[in-house]
Amino acid sequence: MTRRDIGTDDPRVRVRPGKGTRPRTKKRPSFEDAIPGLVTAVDRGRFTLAIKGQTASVQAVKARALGRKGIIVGDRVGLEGDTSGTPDTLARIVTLQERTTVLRRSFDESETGTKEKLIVANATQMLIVVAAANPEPKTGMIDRAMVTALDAGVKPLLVITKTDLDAGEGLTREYEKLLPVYLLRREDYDATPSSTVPTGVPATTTTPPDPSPLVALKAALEDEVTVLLGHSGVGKSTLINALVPSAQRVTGQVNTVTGKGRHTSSSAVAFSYRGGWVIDTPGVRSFGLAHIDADGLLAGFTELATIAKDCPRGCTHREDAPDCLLDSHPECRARVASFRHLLAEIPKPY
Ligand SMILES: Nc1nc2c(ncn2[C@@H]2O[C@H](COP(=O)(O)OP(=O)(O)O)[C@@H](O)[C@H]2O)c(=O)[nH]1
Ligand SMILES: [Mg+2]
Ligand SMILES: [Zn+2]
Repeated sequence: MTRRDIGTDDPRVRVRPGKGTRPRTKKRPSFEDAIPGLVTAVDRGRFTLAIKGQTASVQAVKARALGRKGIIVGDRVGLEGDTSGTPDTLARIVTLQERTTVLRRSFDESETGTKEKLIVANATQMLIVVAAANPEPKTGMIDRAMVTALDAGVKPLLVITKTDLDAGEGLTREYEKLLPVYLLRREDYDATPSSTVPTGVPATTTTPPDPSPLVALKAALEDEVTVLLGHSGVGKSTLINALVPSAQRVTGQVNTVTGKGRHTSSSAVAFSYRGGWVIDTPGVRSFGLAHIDADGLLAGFTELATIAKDCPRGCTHREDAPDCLLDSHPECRARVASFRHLLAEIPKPY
C-alpha cells in the first residue's frame, strides 16, 4: 500500500483514513449461524416455530432480507435473534429452505380471476378426511384431493370418520383399491394408552385383538409430515386431539340446518407427532384445480391413467372423444364421470 502524500514528514501529523479504505458492506450476510426451525402456525405476519430439541415454541417475524417471499406452515427456515421462546421475545426469520412439496388449491374470485392459495409446505402425506355421514361424503372432494396430492408428489391416504353413524362400506369398497383407507371408530379415540394402564390389573392371556384402524393409522404417521384435509365438520380436529391430546383443538358442531360445519379454525397448525408432524387445517370449502393441466388431472386418477394409455393418439378423454377407452370400462363409470367433471374445469389447451 502506498502512503498518501500529506504534505509533511512529521510523524506527529496524522490524518484520518480516506473514504476509500472504509470496509464495504455490499456483501450480504450469509446467515450461516441461523438456527433451523419449522413453521407450525401463521397468524397475520406472526409466525410460530418449533426448534428441534427445544420445548418452548418461538415467535418470529420475517426479516427484511426475505423480501416479499411468502412463508407458510411446514416451511423450514433459519432464525436469528432471540430463539429462547421466552414470553414476549421475538426472533427473525432470515432464510427460507427450498420446499420439497407444496400443496395448493385455486379458488375463483369473480373480479380478480382465479387465485392460488398455498396450503402447506413440505408435506409427505395427505390425509383426506371424510365422514361416513353428517356431513354426507362427497366423492368429488376425495377425487380432487387425490389429484392435488399426486400432482404435488404427496402420498394420499383416506380416513373415514363417524363410522358410528354409518359403516362407510360403500366408500371403502370404492377407494380401497386406490389408496390406503382407515375406517376409524370414535370409541378407539379414548382408549387408554397402554403405557398408562394401572398396575395391579391382571395380565390377559388371550391373544390380543386385531390392532384397531387407529393403531394402524398412527403407525402410518410415524416420521411423516401429514396434512389433514377435508370439509368442515368431518372430524379433523377431533382426530388431531385423539392423536395429540395437548393440541386442544376446538371442535365444532355440524350445523343441522345447512349440514355444513362451522369454521372453527382459520389457518393450518402443525403438531409434533412420533418423529413427524400432523397438520390440522380449516375446512376447505372449495378445492379448485385450475393450476393443474389435463395430463396432471389424469395422473391423479391412477387407474384411469393406466386405461387411457392405449387410447387413440391425441384422445382428449372428454365426453365427446371418439373411441376413448374410458368408455369401455363400466366398472370405472363413477370415476370416469368424476374425472370428466373435473376436466371440464380445466381450460382446453387450444
Ligand atoms: N358421531 C360422531 N361425531 C364425531 C366423530 N368425530 C367427530 N365428531 C363430531 O363432529 C363435529 C365436528 O368435528 P370437528 O373435529 O370439529 O371437525 P373438523 O371441522 O373437521 O375439524 C364435532 O361435534 C365432533 O364431536 C365421530 O367419529 N362420530
Ligand atoms: Mg377443525
Ligand atoms: Zn381417451
